[in-house]
Amino acid sequence: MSFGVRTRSARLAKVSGLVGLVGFAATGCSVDEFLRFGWPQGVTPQAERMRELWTWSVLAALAVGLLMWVLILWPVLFHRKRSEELPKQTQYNIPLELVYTTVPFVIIAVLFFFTVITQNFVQNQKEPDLAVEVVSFQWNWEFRYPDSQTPDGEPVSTVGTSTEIPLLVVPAQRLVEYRLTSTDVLHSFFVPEFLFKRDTFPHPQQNNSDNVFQNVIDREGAFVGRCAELCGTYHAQMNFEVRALPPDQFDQYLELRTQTNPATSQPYTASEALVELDCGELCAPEAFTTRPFDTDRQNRSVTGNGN
Ligand SMILES: [Cu+2]
Repeated sequence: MSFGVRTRSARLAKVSGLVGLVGFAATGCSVDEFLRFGWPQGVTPQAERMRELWTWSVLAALAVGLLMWVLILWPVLFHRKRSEELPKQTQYNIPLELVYTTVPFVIIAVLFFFTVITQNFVQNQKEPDLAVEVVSFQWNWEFRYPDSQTPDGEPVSTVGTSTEIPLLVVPAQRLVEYRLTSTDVLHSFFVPEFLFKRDTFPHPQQNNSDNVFQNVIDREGAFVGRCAELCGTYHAQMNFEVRALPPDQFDQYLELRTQTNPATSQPYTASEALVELDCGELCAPEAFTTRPFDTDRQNRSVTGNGN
């Protein structure tokens, strides 16, 4: 009997090991990707810290899960009912009860500790290199640069429309401060590659809402942004694009936005300034990580295609 049990458990271990290996190989992902457990690749130091917390939390959860599965499956497989006799009863075992009360408490304390450390790092605020006001409204975004003025004395601003995705142009490798607000209902500023989102509220000061966060985008690129709070009919279409330019190019961009475009006699728009900079794909005048949606609902129901 004991020999049979041993070969059976050895076989079980071998099969489950193989299943795990095939499962991992079949996903075709790298170790780095695997350790992100489904999260996108972050582009800020803040995102990297949150990703580390996430990876270790999942590994800890898997370790506890594994222990639990063994503790459940072991009696199920190897201690089945053998006779009508009542087995030895082991309740009210004080040392054991102390252990399984203390261990979960320690687990929670450790998770709490690292969560607070990470949160403090992510929420930390210093004197920023650039401040941007993010104004959300039904159903689009406006990005204002409060420290730069157009020739008319208005702050430089980029507003999205239903036919144009707004571009939030920021410098890479510099500390950017995002000041979030809403003009109507709650929205949520979400850039998946920041691994961060935060709700936007009307009148944040009056509501005592912490509407400011900062980060440094550590690489140049274009990153899609979305509204992550169900805010009405066209919520799904509240997309934007973060464009992280090399710092010197960003300076030129912002400088252009404070000037009048001789071709239109109006201040440079975001697209016009990017065209003027002419730095390849990073200066594309239109968003390329997302596109405007057809807002004509009548049209959708007539043609039946859900674009
Ligand atoms: Cu929204």
